[in-house]
Amino acid sequence: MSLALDSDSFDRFDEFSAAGFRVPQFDPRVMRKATTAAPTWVHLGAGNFFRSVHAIVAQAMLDGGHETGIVLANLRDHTVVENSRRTDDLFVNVVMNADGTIDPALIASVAESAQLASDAATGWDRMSAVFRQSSLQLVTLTITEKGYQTVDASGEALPEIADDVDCGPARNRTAIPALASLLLTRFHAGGTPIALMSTDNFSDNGDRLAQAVRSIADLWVASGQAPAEFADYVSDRQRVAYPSTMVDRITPSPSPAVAAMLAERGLIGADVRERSGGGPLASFSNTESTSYLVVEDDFPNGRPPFELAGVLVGDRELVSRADRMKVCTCLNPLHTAMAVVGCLLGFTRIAHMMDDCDIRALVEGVGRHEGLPVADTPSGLDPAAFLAEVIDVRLPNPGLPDSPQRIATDTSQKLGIRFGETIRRHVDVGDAQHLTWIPFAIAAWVRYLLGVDDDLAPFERSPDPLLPAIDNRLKGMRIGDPETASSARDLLADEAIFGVDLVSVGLAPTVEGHLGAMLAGAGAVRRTLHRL
Ligand code: CS2
Repeated sequence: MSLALDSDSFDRFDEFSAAGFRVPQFDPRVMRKATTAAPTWVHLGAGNFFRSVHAIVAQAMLDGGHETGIVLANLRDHTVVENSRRTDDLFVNVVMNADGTIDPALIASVAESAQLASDAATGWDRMSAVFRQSSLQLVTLTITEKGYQTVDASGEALPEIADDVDCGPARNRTAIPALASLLLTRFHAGGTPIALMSTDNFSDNGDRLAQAVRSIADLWVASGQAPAEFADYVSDRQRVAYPSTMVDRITPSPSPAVAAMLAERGLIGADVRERSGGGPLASFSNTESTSYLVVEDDFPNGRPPFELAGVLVGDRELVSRADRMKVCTCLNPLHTAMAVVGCLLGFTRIAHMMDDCDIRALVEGVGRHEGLPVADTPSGLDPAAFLAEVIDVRLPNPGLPDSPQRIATDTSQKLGIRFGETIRRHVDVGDAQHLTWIPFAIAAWVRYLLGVDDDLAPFERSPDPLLPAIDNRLKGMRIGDPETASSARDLLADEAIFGVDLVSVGLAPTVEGHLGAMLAGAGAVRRTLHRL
């Protein structure tokens, strides 16, 4: 037997349940009707993380008696919404437990989905109607770190969003102008308050979102494309709030191997198809069991009953501390160090890397020796226990199909967040000179940028918006010539990338030392790491 996902699935929950699925404890038809009549929650960015965090939170609230689900919107990639519709917005989430067992669940918390790309008038019109409704309390976003950059240092719109800004509030193609445009629709419809909540992975993400939305509003006001009062609306926290969040759940791209295993066991059917080019499977997501969502309680139009889903709701201090603990010290810096080293050493699985003594030492070094001593302690969470779970349970999870290549995506956008704050804290207490592992990880990233692995075979670097610009700056660097490590000096001084100027805080020589050693020739990355 295999279980197809379609609108008939609503009548076959007992079949899914008999096959081992956790099934919704609510009637999706009733939920959809209630959501269409009075939508409360829109999510922008229909990726894997959404399917493993937001959709699960919504499902838990619905199971607990809440009445409305999520209106899902996606921008660029139209196949995501097409695929979601193909399974009537139902999907399967599989938790891969560290002990090798799995927990599949049928997720039905998406009430409807809309495609917002410029050619999709229907989706845009529907979403405009949703934004006009005063019932709407919350918009969450997963648009990745780089999605928040709208203007350069001088306030000029970045090239990739300049077109959107120029064409004014319309069916925009990039996330922040699209959100600002929908917000303008709401403003014109009476401007009922709303919370816009970033759930991307960096500290003070609410402030960054506020800044990004306001920058677009200012540009439109300045060019006469929006009334001056619109800028007041998006700047008044009583009317448009930007709560900060901490989000945590390791969610690899859906693995064809996991899909095949589930199909073999009859747990999913032929409807789970792979997008051409090996991309995400919209009706299926795989994730770990650990999950945190910590939310700043700042919702001027009310909020969903997050507590029903185990979400921690607290003040700004709680969120900031939890986020810095995770993003700057206890999880993401370990990930980024593993990602670049893993690509250089030919790994394709994070779990396998944890069996390698040298890499384990690197993870311990970045986390236990250099992160933990300066980690924040959020009330109710213990950084040492959090880190121990990361190192001993989450990273070695053999069922989680996570890869260094996934995590190496956009590293230039992550380094400042993941290492900068920690380095600054060590500078403040006067012991930055003793840092070893973090400078090694930074040097490994620069070595990674050469696109040649430790056996001197070329590899494809993961996507990153800064690659062309950085390649230009590193032209003088060569494998076989350790002296050329000094050509990275200008890059290392770039505070926009590292969050600190590594030259002026005195860490450039350490980074260049590691880098020079790794440039010696074949096997030099492994030797340098082993000697640390
Ligand atoms: C990863 C994160 O892609 C990355 O850079 O480090 O996606 C990580 O899996 C999550 O932050 C875990 O919560």
